[in-house]
Amino acid sequence: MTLVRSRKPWRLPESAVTPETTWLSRRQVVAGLGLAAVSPLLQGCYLSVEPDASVVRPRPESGFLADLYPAQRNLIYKADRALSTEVSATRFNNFYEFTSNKSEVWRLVDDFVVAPWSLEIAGLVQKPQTFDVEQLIRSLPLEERIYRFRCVEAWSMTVPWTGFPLARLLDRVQPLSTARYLRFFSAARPKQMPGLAASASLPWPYFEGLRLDEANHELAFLATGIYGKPLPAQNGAPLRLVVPWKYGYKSIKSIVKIELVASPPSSFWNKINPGEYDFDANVNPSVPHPRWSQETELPVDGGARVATLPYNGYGESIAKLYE
Ligand SMILES: Nc1nc2c(c(=O)[nH]1)N[C@H]1C(S)=C(S)[C@@H](COP(=O)(O)O)O[C@H]1N2
Ligand SMILES: [Mo]
Repeated sequence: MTLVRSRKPWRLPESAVTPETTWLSRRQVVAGLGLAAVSPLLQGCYLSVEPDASVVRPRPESGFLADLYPAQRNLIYKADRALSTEVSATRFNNFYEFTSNKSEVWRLVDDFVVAPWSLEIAGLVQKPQTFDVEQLIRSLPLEERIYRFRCVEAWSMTVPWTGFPLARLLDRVQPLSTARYLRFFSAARPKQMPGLAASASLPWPYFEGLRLDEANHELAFLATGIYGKPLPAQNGAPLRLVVPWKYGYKSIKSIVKIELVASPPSSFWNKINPGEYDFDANVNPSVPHPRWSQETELPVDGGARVATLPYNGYGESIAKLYE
């Protein structure tokens, strides 16, 4: 049985990525490797899945602006790695507003309303404004990019995101010369997001930050879709940041506000535990997390650990930002 998989002609040939495996074969691979034993982190992900392959399919996507998908793939962005399966990328998530249990997020998002959606841009810009996200997305050319994605917890995935560069949004609002940083805020809706109450001591809403020059880099991406479809809520619908050279916690989901500011902002995980989650968060295999090595990472689909690369492999275009 083959999982939902696009056969659009523009997706072929698929030389940069390995085709998705079937669910059954992946389960066998996982069992064969004894992955659960080596990785408590991923254990729940695989154990939570129904045994009957015929009933395993991704949750319905948000359906938001479905007519825009799939978008043209931008072949400049390749990943020299197997593409993660859609099931893994949409059922193993960090989204603490719903739950801290990565394998359960996708089960808890049904009440989350992603349309209509407003995005406010405020602070040090010439044209502060609140966008209707549907109008915004329709007004920009969408493209698909395959990026590697590396969580600070040492798991990783390789996925096709659809969206547009963050710089295109900044063009619209025109940052002032005094603007140096961006502050991002996620939605926080207690009635729709059960994790807010369950983790009431955390400093909601989730917030993140980037330097303005990082935000203007062509790799900094606002994703509206994944796997050639609208983003499912668990992946940050209707609009989430993707900063592929930084640890995943920088890639803030379900953004409602961006503020341009002059001084260095804080960020959610940095505020909770500054010794473990720095603001820069550039992927760096030679700097261990205080509780684990960052030298290798485990793909979400299992298999062998792979070496983690400086800047997650994007150093050629990114390193100059940090000289
Ligand atoms: N609002 C919000 N954004 C978030 C998070 C979160 O808990 N809440 N988790 C972050 C972390 S730690 C990671 S690794 C990625 C996971 O994205 P994914 O579930 O699409 O793989 O989202 C990031 N963005
Ligand atoms: Mo993460």
